[in-house]
Amino acid sequence: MSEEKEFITEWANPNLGLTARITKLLHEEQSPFQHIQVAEGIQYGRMLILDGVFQTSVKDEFIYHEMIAHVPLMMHPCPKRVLIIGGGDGGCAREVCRHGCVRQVDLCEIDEKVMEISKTYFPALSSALRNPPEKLHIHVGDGIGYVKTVEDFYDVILVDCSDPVGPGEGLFTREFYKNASKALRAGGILVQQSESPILHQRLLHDIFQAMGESFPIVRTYIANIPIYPTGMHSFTMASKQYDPLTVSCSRPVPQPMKYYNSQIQKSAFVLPEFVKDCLYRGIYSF
Ligand code: SPD
Repeated sequence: MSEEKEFITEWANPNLGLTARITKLLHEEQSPFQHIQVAEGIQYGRMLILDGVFQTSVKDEFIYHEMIAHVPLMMHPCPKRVLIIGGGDGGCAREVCRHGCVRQVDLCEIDEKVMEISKTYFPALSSALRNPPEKLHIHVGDGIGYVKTVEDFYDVILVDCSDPVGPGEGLFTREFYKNASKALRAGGILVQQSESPILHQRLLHDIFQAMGESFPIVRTYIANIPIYPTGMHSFTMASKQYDPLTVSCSRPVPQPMKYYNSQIQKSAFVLPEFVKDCLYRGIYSF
């Protein structure tokens, strides 16, 4: 570990990187699954980095976690059981647990070290892991294998994973989406982070198409997340019954929020033409 390191760069590809000036590399280790770093950044505050990829920062984490959790949860009239796959930093669980109607939250994270490190270095992000409410059950294990064993049980499944290389790879497959559909009850909704609509166009198109083989409704929505190279991030939703373009959310939104609101619930699904070209026609502009 080098304490003198001044900058840290995520290389999105050989031609593009996002660089943050840091004051200190606070932690660095190789877990059985991935290389984990925690750095104190100046622009976005403390950052979690997995295999060289920025995952979240204390200043912008609310955007990602509010958007992955509340968009699907608010669409469902009464989500009772929620499964989070990945999400070892605890941010997604923290947001899901704010919904009073949710009775059971199962968090299935493969890398115990991510949870430990989040509890040590990211107290606000990991608040649900440090003081788990009774409804939150934390499992260390492989979410892909777990989903295979479940039938007709969850109302919402959230895939809060890292990039589709390394431990997250199997979460981007047709087989996984088929098993997730089986694990969901009628009316069930799956949401997966689906990377940048600028840098990962082929991946986004493939996710969209593959989900469509197991679910009747598939929609992509976007949010601006500054710590990811390009800043534009996508989430893709696969739904058995509720369509975000037509559904009306009747439950009150948990308060306070910093990004999500009922207008964002609708506007996040309004897509630029180049993103529609990518999703529906496999035409890539970048
Ligand atoms: N390309 C980076 C995508 C990171 C997605 N995971 C974020 C984890 C936050 N809980």
